[in-house]
Amino acid sequence: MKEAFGGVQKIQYEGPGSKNALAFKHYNAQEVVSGKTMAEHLRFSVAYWHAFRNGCGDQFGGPTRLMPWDDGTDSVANAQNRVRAAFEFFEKLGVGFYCFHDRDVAPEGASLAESNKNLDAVVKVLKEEQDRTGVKLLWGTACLFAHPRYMHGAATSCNADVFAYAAAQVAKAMEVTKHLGGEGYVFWGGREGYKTLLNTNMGRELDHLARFLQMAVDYKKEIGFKGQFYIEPKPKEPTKHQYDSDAAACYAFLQKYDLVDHLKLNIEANHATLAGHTFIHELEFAAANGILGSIDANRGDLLLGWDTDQFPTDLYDTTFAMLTLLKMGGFTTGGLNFDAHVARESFEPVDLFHAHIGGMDAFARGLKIAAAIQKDGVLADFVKQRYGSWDSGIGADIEAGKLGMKQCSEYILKKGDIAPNSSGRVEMLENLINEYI
Ligand code: XLS
Ligand code: CA
Ligand code: CA
Repeated sequence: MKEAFGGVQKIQYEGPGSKNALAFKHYNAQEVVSGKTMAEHLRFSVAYWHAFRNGCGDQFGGPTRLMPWDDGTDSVANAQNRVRAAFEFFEKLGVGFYCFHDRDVAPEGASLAESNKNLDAVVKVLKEEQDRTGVKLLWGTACLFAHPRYMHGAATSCNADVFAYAAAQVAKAMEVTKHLGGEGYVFWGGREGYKTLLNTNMGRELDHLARFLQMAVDYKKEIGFKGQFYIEPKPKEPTKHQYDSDAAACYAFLQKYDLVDHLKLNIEANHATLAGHTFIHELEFAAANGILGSIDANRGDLLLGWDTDQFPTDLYDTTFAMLTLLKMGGFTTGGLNFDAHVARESFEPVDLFHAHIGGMDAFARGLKIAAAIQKDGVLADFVKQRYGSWDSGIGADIEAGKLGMKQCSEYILKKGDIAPNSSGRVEMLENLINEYI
């Protein structure tokens, strides 16, 4: 096959002084930062659906992107060719991972049997290319939202046949993910929510969603798939409300249905802001509860308010994300998946490189800044001191569950008044972060 990205050589690290737009200024894969290489910390992944299937059409106009390797048909041969173009891109960019939905990589057929056959034919090429390049599958997933059959949802559809169809599709997607050595599998409930409560039995739909995930957990055991399951929170779009709306809603759902040992979270930056939270809030919540698994690294536009899926360039975001990750000891099966697309006006193949290089450099800087903050320990020491009253005396006794309200009353009545709190030093800490950035 002719090279898809003929004008571009393998992207090299040239350092902060470089003026070459097609070089890394900060991401140096083998450089060791706080005990691990950057590649090991960051585990970058390319999202197949955006990088190779999204032509950047919108509701006002058709696709703009030039994808010269693509013949524009829905044939299996074209899908196979696209895989080769994708792996050329992964290799030249120097990422270790990619992610896909079943229907991104292979065309949907007239029946499930035909779709499965198409998928197998493309998976064969995915496997060949993985073996040739060493690029691995971070996670697989199934597209349970694009086909009209899923108009009412998939696991939460009012139609039991649709639930069964979705289960069959997920079973196949899990088998394929296992075959490709995928390190994880994502459940994103695209249409698992509602448009209006007037036609919705919410309790029944939630039970069905849980049943679906329990079936997936069982099937995982049955086929011996060892990858990590993730649920990806998002509050809305395309639904008015999606049941797995944010990290806290997912955690409550997983606990209620006894699924918490089986699924972690895949936190997406843009979904966090759609839910009215910061990216860091969602990461911290997940990490604090031991369920932070993987990250969809992108950025939204707060003025637009929909899922714009832009490439991450904000150094505060990447720094805070890496602080949380370093604190929790880093990824195990997860990684930083660029669930992002180029702008509609960035229509040339080379733009795909610029976009990913920028995202990788932004996270590399975030990692270095976070590692420096962690090494100096000023921030961590401040937080530790702020909670110092819990380390001994009454604080330690309360934490240990030794005291009740009666003992607290006795303690305060005896003590009389309490000493004023120390300052939270909000501005000083904000200034401190700027010193490192
Ligand atoms: C859509 C989601 C989707 C998931 C995978 O908004 O981000 O792409 O990551 O199904
Ligand atoms: Ca995502
Ligand atoms: Ca998104």
